Amino acid sequence: MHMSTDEFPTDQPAVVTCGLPYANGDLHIGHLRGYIGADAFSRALETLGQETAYVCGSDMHGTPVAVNAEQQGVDPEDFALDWHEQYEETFPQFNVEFDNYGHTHDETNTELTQEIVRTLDEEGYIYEKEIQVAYDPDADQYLPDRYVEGTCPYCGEKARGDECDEGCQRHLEPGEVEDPTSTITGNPAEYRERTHKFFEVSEFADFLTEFLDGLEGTSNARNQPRQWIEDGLQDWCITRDMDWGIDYPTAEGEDESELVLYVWVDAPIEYVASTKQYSERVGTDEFDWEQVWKGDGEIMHIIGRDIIQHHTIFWPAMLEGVGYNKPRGIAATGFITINGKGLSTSRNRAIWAKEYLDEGFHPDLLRYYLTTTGGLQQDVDFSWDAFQEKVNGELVGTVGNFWYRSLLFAYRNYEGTPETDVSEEVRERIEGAIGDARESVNDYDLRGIGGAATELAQFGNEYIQRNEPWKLTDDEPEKAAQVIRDCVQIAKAVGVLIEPIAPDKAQNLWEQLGEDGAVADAHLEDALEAPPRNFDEPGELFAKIEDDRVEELNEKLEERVAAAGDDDGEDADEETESDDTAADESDSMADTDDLEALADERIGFEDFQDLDIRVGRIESAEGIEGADDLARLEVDIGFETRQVVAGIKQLHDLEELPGEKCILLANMEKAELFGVESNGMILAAGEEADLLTTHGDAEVGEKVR
Ligand code: B3M
Ligand code: ZN
Repeated sequence: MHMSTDEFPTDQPAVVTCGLPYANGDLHIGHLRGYIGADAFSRALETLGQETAYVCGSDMHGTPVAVNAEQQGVDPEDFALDWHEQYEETFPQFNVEFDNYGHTHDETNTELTQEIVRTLDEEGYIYEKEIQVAYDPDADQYLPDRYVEGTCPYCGEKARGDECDEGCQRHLEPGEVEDPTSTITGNPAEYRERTHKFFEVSEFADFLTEFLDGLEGTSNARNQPRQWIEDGLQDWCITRDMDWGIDYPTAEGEDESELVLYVWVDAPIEYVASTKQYSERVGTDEFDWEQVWKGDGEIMHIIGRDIIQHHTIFWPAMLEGVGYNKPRGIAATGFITINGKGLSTSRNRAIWAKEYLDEGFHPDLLRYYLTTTGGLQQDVDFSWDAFQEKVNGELVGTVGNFWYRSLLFAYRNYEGTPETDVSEEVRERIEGAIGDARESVNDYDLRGIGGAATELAQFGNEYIQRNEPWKLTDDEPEKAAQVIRDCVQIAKAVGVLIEPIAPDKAQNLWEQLGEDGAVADAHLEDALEAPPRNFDEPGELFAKIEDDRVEELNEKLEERVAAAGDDDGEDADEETESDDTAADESDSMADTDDLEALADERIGFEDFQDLDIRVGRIESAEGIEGADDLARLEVDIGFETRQVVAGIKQLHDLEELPGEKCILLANMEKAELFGVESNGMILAAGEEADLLTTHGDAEVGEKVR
């Protein structure tokens, strides 16, 4: 088995994919997170000089599309094509630029899917079996996948026919869901015997174990599947009793099959089909899909964490079964919350792609927010406040500010780049940033990529501040020119480094510097190449988001969620939620199994009043000798300073605490721990003793009520 361990860039072409969106509804921030992340990752690979194609397509088949089309009384093909066209238009508006964006119902994918299934059959990996299939006698139809609901046999949560979407996230085989009811009529489903095709996944256990050993990407994608293999792999039913889908291939002269392929067979094959279309368009000299998929190229899948099983078990087994190349890396994204609560399309608690653009925000701002907050794996909470803070602080305050002040100074005093070489100090600093970026790409670490750019801009601001070139121009003109020469180089380097994340803004800077061509074609080393001698007066590339804008956006969101809440209920629950690459609401709720049960007994307000809880400010914090976990804190509570003992020694960097606000139960009985008196109790939550605090203007000494 080929398992590349060479660092990027390698001498093989690479394909980056992102989970295909089901063509069944509006795109929102949960989707965007994946497509933007994968786009940034693929651009970042290119800055390393890695030949890369970023491909994707719409997922047209399966019950996620059929059920929604049926609800609207339209033909699934028309319905899906309609959404497909909308997605094709939307992605570029977020600077998500696929080298090819196809769909699973097109000829390329249909033919390739049938060919692959035929090969699996010829290789002896497919067999027929009689199984019990859910059936709705009133609707007179079989009930595959989302046409049926019931209870997950593994974890007991409510589940769909083919996935435990609200519980353990397992894929479920036909017939597995318990107490099945029809989603068409709500009737209990009957079971009928049918003959279906099975793919012998169980044959691939050893292969998959070895495959996972060599797999790169995020830890969730590499580790979770091991458990499934240990638990024993089941063969996989790959056909469905439906009309909408790709027909199960039959031999020439044979009757057409009554069965279509399960959507999860033809969907990942679109990764290959889409690459093939790209090759056909640009020519195989330029990009050879077979070199990637049948040779030794690099394949990287970016997916939602709810579809890890499909990508780490079923898909590599299929690829192995037909002798194709296997993925080198799989990165599974975490979940998205909005203002700390689960994203919910049915409750309209989401940021919609169209809405974001209609508000007039530049796509690169969201790209920056999502990639530097969540990277590829981490969870992301979105709030307009946090968005504003990040944009104003990092993009306006650090990057934009540095770009503008250095270019403006250079333009006014030198009409461009001063004619001298970059200083040693700055050259080394830029080389360091290039190294950080390269390492981050190899670690699938998007946050590191953004960080390399922002930290360099931060350095630039410090550098200019430290050297005060404005004081040097008259008396020490050479020194002034040197400082500005350095700053122009740093500005250009920040542009090259930030391009994967903010491609438009980087291009604007590129043009301001008088550079030709596209910054997207630049490699990291170009960050050290001198910019053109002359350039025009620069403009500011980022604008501050004002507080009243944020207030207005918060209000809109609140109103919308409240409005959707009014008719919350049946209708709200019907909407399909986890058909996105990001996880949905169910994902975002804490797993309450791990939480302490809620108290049954109620207390009166007076009982609460008995607790004298105060806002405090930590003045000092030090470990208590001999006690592993305990720290001695001095906390100012307005009237006096209290000495408090808290079990936070291992969980916090004590040096960081002085100055932090905290919440203190002031009338807690005194206690003595390790010979130190504790006069109050600091409030904290969670395993890491997350200290409670206030976020506004509550003053030290004020009572919590
Ligand atoms: N269409 C969407 C999802 O389940 C599904 C992805 C297919 S990727 C091959 O997230
Ligand atoms: Zn389950």
